[in-house]
Amino acid sequence: MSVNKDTVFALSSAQGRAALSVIRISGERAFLIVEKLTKNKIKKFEHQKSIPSNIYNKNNNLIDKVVLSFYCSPNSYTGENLVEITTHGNPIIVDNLFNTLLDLGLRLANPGEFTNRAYHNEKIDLVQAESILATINAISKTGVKSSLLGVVGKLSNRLEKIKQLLVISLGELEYELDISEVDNRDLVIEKSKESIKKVIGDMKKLIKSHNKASILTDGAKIVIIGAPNVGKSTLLNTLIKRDRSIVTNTPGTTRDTIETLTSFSNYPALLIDTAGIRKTKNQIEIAGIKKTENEIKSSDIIFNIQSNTKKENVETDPTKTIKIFNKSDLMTEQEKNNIQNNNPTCVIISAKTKRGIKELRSKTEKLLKKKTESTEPLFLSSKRQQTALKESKKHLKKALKKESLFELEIIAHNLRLALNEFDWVLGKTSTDNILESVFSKFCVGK
Ligand SMILES: Nc1nc2c(ncn2[C@@H]2O[C@H](COP(=O)(O)OP(=O)(O)OP(=O)(O)O)[C@@H](O)[C@H]2O)c(=O)[nH]1
Ligand SMILES: [Mg+2]
Repeated sequence: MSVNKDTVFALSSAQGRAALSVIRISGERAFLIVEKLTKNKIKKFEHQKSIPSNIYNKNNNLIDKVVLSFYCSPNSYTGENLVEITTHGNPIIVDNLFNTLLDLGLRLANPGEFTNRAYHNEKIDLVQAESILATINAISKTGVKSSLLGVVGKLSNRLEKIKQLLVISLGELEYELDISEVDNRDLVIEKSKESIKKVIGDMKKLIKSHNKASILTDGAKIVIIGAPNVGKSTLLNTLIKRDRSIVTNTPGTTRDTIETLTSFSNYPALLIDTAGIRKTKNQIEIAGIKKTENEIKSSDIIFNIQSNTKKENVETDPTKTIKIFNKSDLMTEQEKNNIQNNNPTCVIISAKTKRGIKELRSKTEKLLKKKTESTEPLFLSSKRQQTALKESKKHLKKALKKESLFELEIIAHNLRLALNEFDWVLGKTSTDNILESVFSKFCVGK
């Protein structure tokens, strides 16, 4: 993704009618364009200075009375000369200004182009760019808080520190390999292995942190599963307090997955109703069950429902499962006691009468708290970072393997590979494909 040098513009505030709209212009011609819009020679463009002014189209008709804010290169967000034009928030005014900017030869920015320019002008690294995206998209307070730490460079610093440890280690190994005249092999190997072990421990924490981060930024994925007719759709409707999913007494009613956004206490969640799992020859139902199986794999929490004690249920990962027995209104006290005694951690509910729903909510909240609790304030902000760190860790683990004759060489080789992955994370080396995949997720205007 080579970076263009032309001057671009975009609406940086939300689309539609509002009190104000902000249009950003970035590039070499940004200040010149302002003079064309204001029909005025501006003596000095001062960094972070705002001035009110009228702006006009090419026929000298007034577009709006606006506020112009200047950011001078290299201190602006993009590193280029940048102007923010704050107009009245009417889409007609924004449209008029857009047409005038196009007439003046500017180009509409691509999604993420301002941040891409900031990256290419070394205002931020790739980790910070991804933290900016995570901050914009975060749907919980903790998600915003932790993404912001990434924006201000705390995550990049932490990763840089890990990298430095590996660089020092590699330096010592290479000195021993190429220069040293005394044989310190055993000592050097011992020392580098200590560093590598420390780095692996640190990496593990960060790798794990991304799973927590995605719950806080994107919301937890909670999937409701169970045999047909156990009351999955009824439970979904009860939890969100509206009829989202069709409920009938015919087993196999839900064929497709049905997703709805909701929240458990402060935790945002995507609640997913699924097709009941059973042996069937019906092709539509088989396709639905396949989807259910995929949802189970990618879920953070599973509501695994049974409606009575006799029927067998699919077993799911106990660390993310809440076992639920539904239709308690049809059970005798004796039956309920037996279920609770045999399944001490289960929740007995009636999706129909709402008995036990409060308890289910509180159990879910506790599990979400456990899943997102961390002594680690920093979270990896993207899957890309997590994958690269996993790869790096793999090389480091190989470096720790006991090899006989060429142990020093093998450790050094694996350290080099591990460091390579680090450069991918921070964007020190990056292909167009990677940059494309990072910046295309941004909105236009950022
Ligand atoms: N008595 C009683 N009936 C319930 C309860 N929950 C659900 N039902 C009934 O059980 C039947 C099946 O409910 P659904 O919610 O459609 O079940 P489902 O698990 O989504 O079924 P499929 O979509 O076919 O897999 C309906 O007739 C519901 O009214 C409950 O707590 N008590
Ligand atoms: Mg259903």
